[in-house]
Amino acid sequence: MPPAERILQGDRLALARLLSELENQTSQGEATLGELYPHTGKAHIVGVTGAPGTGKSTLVNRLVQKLRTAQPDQAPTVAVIAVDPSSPYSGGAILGDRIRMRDLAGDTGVFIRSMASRGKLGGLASATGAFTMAFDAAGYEVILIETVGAGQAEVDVASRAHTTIVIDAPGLGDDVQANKAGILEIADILVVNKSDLPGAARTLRTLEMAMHLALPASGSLGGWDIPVLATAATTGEGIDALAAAIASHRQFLLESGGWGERERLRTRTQLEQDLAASLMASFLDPEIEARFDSLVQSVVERKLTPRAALDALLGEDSSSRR
Ligand SMILES: Nc1nc2c(ncn2[C@@H]2O[C@H](COP(=O)(O)OP(=O)(O)OP(=O)(O)O)[C@@H](O)[C@H]2O)c(=O)[nH]1
Ligand SMILES: [Mg+2]
Repeated sequence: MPPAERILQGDRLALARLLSELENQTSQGEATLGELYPHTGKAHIVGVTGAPGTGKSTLVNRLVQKLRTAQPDQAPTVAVIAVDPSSPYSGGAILGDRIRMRDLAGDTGVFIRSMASRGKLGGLASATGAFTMAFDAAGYEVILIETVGAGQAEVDVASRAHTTIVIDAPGLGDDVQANKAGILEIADILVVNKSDLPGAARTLRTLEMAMHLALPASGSLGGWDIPVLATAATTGEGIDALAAAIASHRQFLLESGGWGERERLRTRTQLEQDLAASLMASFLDPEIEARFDSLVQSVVERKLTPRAALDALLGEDSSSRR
């Protein structure tokens, strides 16, 4: 049976193989993804981002547990994509957690995949998009994508998700606190994690204030009031409210037409990044790369302007195609 068919039938091994193919950007992987594409478009894609160490992985683990155990009969299947993670995923079970629950590591409704390969230029961004499509086609109903940083990250999660959750935590310092406006542009849900730590109330107030400053008139973005939630991922505090907010946002998007808008944005971002990556890939040819290096040197030495170097590169590229 061809891999695409096996994946559509829920074969986890075939899916795992495809993910590796996609990570390595093989043509076999691309071909399978092409066959799967018509089966995508159903999943709720949720981005989870925030500064390093704010508790994103711990929170995602909790969320997966919550989604899978709340109403077992109607629990959504969940895939997790951890982009360039520095902390490991446990497969849903948190170390030292004494709450009795199903062992998510053996739960076939959960698929967790980390991705750390930076092999090729644009590799992470492109693989994240490809993984999302693969999970979507395979029938995973919620896809959680964890990335570090907000906005400036290589994988700009906000333009890849339907719902973006920005995680903050107390004690990150004033420079981070001062950068709230940027966060507000991408957040659909704001979370102050580590609410068990001192300073959490202050962080919560800062965020709420920044939000009122950014959105003085209506206090909402196109009808959606960005919730500011307090959680403690290590104890599970606030996870119910977070899961509810995610479900509400999905409902809001479906009812307001925002879902289609985000689908267009997601597709456009993917195409733009693939285009940039594929143009760059033409320069990864060792011969052209050597020329690239010598042009960089010439620009550094002021023998060429950056524009002239660009023209030289583009000229080289078009002549090599003849
Ligand atoms: N006190 C407290 N500690 C927490 C909480 N959530 C996470 N932590 C701890 O914070 C540390 C970082 O948690 P992670 O979940 O790895 O954070 P992360 O944001 O995924 O980190 P990176 O992936 O490295 O950016 C760990 O030691 C967690 O146990 C919380 O709610 N309260
Ligand atoms: Mg992490």
